[in-house]
Parts: sequence; C-alpha cells; structure tokens
Amino acid sequence: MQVKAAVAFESGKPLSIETVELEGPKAGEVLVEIKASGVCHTDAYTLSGADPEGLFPTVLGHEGAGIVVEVGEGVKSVKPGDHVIPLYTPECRQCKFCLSRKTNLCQAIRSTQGRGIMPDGTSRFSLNGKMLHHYMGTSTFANYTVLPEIAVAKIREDAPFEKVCYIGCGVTTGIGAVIYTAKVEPGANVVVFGLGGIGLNVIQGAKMVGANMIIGVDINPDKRAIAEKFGMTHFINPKEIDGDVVAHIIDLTDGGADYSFECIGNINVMRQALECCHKGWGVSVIIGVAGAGQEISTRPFQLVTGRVWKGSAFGGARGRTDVPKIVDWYMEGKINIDDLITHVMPIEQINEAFDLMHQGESIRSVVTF
Ligand code: NAD
Ligand code: AHE
Ligand code: ZN
Repeated sequence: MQVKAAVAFESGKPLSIETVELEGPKAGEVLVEIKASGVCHTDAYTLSGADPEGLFPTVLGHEGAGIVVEVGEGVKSVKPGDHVIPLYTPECRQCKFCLSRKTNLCQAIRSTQGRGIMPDGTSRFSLNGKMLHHYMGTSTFANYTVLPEIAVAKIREDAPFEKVCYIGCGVTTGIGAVIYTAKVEPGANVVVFGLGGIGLNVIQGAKMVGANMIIGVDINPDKRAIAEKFGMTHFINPKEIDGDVVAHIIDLTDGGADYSFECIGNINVMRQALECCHKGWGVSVIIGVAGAGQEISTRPFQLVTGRVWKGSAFGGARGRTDVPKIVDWYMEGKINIDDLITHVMPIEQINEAFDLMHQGESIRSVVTF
C-alpha cells in the first residue's frame, strides 16, 4: 500500500514528506495505522549522524500510538481495531532476558532492530523500488507502519492518541527510571540533570514516590517554571552559580544525592551526576544517549566509596505489561502528560518539531496524521 512518511534520506538533512510503499504484515507481524507520534531527542540524535546504528535512508520515530488494521499469520495477542503503542523495547516473554526477570531488555529481535530491518531480514518500506530502513523497530513517522506482534502494547480505547503516544518513550522512560530502575524511596533526595521531555518525567516520578528534595539542573532558565509545576523543589543553572556544580549539590543536600539521573546525553554531565551522589549509597542513573565513540570516566574511588553507576533503557519498563498500566495512570489523572506536550502539528511540519527542540522552546512536540 502507499503511505505517507517523513523520510530521513541522509544525516543532518531535514526530513522529507514522501509517499512510500509499505508491504503488508508477514507472519507474526501487525500493520498499525499511526495516529500520532512524539518527537524525542533520540530521533534528533540519530538524524544528526551521531548514532553508530544510524542507517539511511530511513523512517524515524519511536513514540507513537495507533490502531491495528491487519495482522499477519499466527498473530494472537492483538486484532484489527485494537489500540496500541509501538514498543522499541519489545517483550517476547520467552527469551533469556525476559525470563530472567532482571531486565526489560528483551533481545528477541534486537539485532534486526539495530540493522533497520524486520526480524525476517527484510524491510517493509521502499521508495521507487529502493528499500528504506526501519528505525528502532517502530518507524512511527509514517501514517502506517509494520511491527512484530511482540513490539506492540494493547491499550484502552478511550485514551487519546495525541497524548498517550508520549508513553511510547518519554513518559515511561522518565517515570520508569525512578520507579523500576532506581526504585527511589519516599524521603530521598533526587537530582535531575536536563529538564527536557525525559527529565521532567523523572521529576514527575520522583514527586509521585514522595521524594524529599527534587533538584533540577539545566542551562536553560526557561525550564524552571515547568519543572516547579511538576515537583522540582530547587533549581540550579550551572551557568549562574559560583564554582563547581558537584560541590554545590553536595552542600545543598548535606552530603550528596541519594539518586541522580542524567537526562541529556552529555558525558561530562554524566560524571557530575555520579560524583554529586552521596558517599556510601548514592545511585546515579544514566538515561541520556551519548554519541558514537564517546566514553564516560570517573575516579574508581567514587565507586569504591559506595556510589553506584547504572543505566536505564525505556525506564526499565516491560512494554506489553507496564505500558497499558501507565496509560491507565494517565486516564485516572495520576500523571500529567498534557502540560508536557507543548506543540502539536501535522506530520508535514515535522521539521519544525526538531527546530523547536534544538532551540529549547518545546518540551514535547507531537505530530499527527
Ligand atoms: P530534550 O532536548 O527535551 O532535553 C534535554 C535538556 O537538557 C534540555 O532542557 C537542555 O536545556 C538540557 N541540557 C542540555 N545541555 C545541558 C547541560 N550541559 N547541562 C544541563 N542541562 C543541559 O531531550 P529529551 O527528549 O528529554 O532526551 C534527553 C536524553 O535522553 C537524550 O540523550 C535522549 O536521547 C535520551 N533518551 C534516552 C532514553 C532511554 O531509554 N535511555 C529514552 C528517551 C530519551
Ligand atoms: N543506537 C544507539 C543506542 C541508543 C539507545 O541507547 N537507545 C535507548 C533508547 S533511547 C529512546 O529514546 C535504548 O533503549 N537502548 C537499549 C538498546 O538496546 O538499544 C547506540 O549507541 O548504538
Ligand atoms: Zn525516545
């Protein structure tokens, strides 16, 4: 069938709206009509050329919501008409990783996801006879996409697509990092570096679990008001303080953070996030994605003296199990998504969404079809 897609032909260039060919679902796959998709910094990261797995031409997008329109042979868990959120972290419930119960990183289709193809080794997208790569197994910047059955979470039908699409990445990543990865306890002091689409959800999660101090760090002073609305108790702009941000946080928290979260993708800030943690027990969670070839460093003494460095992908959430619950939290008014979606635009204007992100003017932009 012919579908509308925002195609990334090469790194560093704007996306181009094209009519492309999409093959129907093969065995174990589903065809989903995408109704809305958020634009995450990770899409910009891959488009920039910094992603070692970035392949072009491709259809980016990994934060979508839509409706199943057709299922391939053998598909049992969803049917046409079901409302779903695509999962870049699938949940097969059968692989070593899923069965371990120690991680959400299902590996059933990870290698083909990283190569921009479906599990059978081919792409469903093409343009003028030439294949287009899938992206993160989701490719939600198209009005129709094909996904493996294990990479869709069935959600309730009364949830608005242009809001709950954000649960497909940012909301779950931020809140999940607090509750599933770090398991922040009530009364803890939390520091969040980067108050964008992810960091504000970390703040929202920290507030939900009853954290004490919630310190936000950002070089953009315009993020202060929205972060306070979501529960930030103290704001630090590294450009406005005298001296070192790490010393400043250790002083403010009487010894250091119980938990810190890096939500930027900056390896220097990752070091600060670890080193501002409390001696003996502070846990620092890396969420931000850094470019190819970049490495983190610290003195091993920081770890010898009890600080813990961890990472979190998709907030540690198991997609098919946890995403429907997070949609319920939104529908029950337990979490706020509406105030974080600052811009909604038709897919034709998707390049503006990237511009707004780079200018620090949006929290989340959502494109609709
Ligand atoms: P964003 O652009 O919305 O937010 C980034 C924020 O960081 C902005 O507010 C910006 O002002 C701030 N910032 C930039 N440099 C800074 C610095 N030196 N010090 C302090 N603040 C600084 O991006 P986002 O969508 O929130 O994504 C954040 C990061 O998380 C990206 O690296 C993205 O790729 C990554 N991410 C990871 C996962 C995961 O599963 N691990 C999921 C989603 C996004
Ligand atoms: N392709 C990159 C990895 C990027 C990355 O770490 N992605 C996160 C999700 S970011 C969503 O906005 C993730 O889930 N990682 C786990 C995984 O298996 O990719 C690179 O550096 O190669
Ligand atoms: Zn994302």
